[in-house]
Amino acid sequence: MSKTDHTFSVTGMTCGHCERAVTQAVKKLDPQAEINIDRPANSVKVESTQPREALAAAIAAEGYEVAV
Ligand SMILES: [Cu+2]
Repeated sequence: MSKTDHTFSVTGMTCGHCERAVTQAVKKLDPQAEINIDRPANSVKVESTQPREALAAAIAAEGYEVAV
């Protein structure tokens, strides 16, 4: 399966711990995923083989608000 780029607007990330929580949630779903977080911009970019909805759900499950 090929990777697809997804950009999510995620609110509620306030520190490096939040970035790690989001990163780990995505990696749990897809260990091969590439994640780039721009916290001041509330932007989370994910390159993954997983469907967009599953990635969004994994981030939301950590307690952050995800605009899909
Ligand atoms: Cu935090």
